[in-house]
Amino acid sequence: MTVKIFDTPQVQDFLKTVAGLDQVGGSERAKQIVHRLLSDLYRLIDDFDVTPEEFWSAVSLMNELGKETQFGLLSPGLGFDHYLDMRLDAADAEAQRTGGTPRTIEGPLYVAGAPEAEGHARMDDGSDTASEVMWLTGQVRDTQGNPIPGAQVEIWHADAKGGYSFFDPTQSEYHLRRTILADADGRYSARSIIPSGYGVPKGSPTDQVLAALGRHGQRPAHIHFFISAPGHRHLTTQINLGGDPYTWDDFAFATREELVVNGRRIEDPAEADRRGLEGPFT
Ligand code: MBD
Ligand code: FE
Repeated sequence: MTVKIFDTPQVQDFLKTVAGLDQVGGSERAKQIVHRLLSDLYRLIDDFDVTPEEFWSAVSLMNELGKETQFGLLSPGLGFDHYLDMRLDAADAEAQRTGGTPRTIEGPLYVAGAPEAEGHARMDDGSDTASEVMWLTGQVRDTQGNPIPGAQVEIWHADAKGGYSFFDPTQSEYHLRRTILADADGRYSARSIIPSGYGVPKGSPTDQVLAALGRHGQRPAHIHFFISAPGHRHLTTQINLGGDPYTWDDFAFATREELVVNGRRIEDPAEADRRGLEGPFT
């Protein structure tokens, strides 16, 4: 079946009616965007001779995505999150706003309301004694390099199985999620456990879409950050732990050269003591 009807006046008029362009009420922007979106999809159906079976299987897939609240997971997989960041980067470049830590995507697994701490937080609940201890230290500075005292640093990351609290029911509430207020020098530190990369649930609707594209749903080990302070722009970013096989093969396209951090293993308890870090370190 090869029928081409998209360019006919009947279809063009029909699209305008469907998008409400001949109605007085509603939102002009919504009408314009829906008209464009439907036009592109109708044209696609024509160009690819999409069958009714194909169309309804796509509807069914979207229902499955919705049922499992996975649109927010498929979105980075289809590059939308990174594309929005590329647009913010381009706007910054155009306005000559340079410097600072690069942004990258938030992802779908942030949860507001994490416990607050001043200067330092322990992020894990101590229940996972098999995972290796991780120390994070940092300093929040403005683009001139001046420390920002009291800056708010929100950190969240997966456990060693790649699971996030609230989404993985085996973890305690707010496990590996903290809000830390930086000290007078803008410094903060955290004790946690080393995360593993995340994988899209096997067989899930998001996984089905990626599989149809011949792609995987893996992310490298990473740690999310929101940084904010009054009078400064909010930063959403992540760091990647170096040496992960997926560092440059992230299904969510979030890796940036400047954000890959090579941790250093502290083997010597004396060094840990000298730096005021508590064990265990083995
Ligand atoms: C994650 O942990 C994540 O950070 C993103 C962007 C997508 C899925 C899982
Ligand atoms: Fe993540």
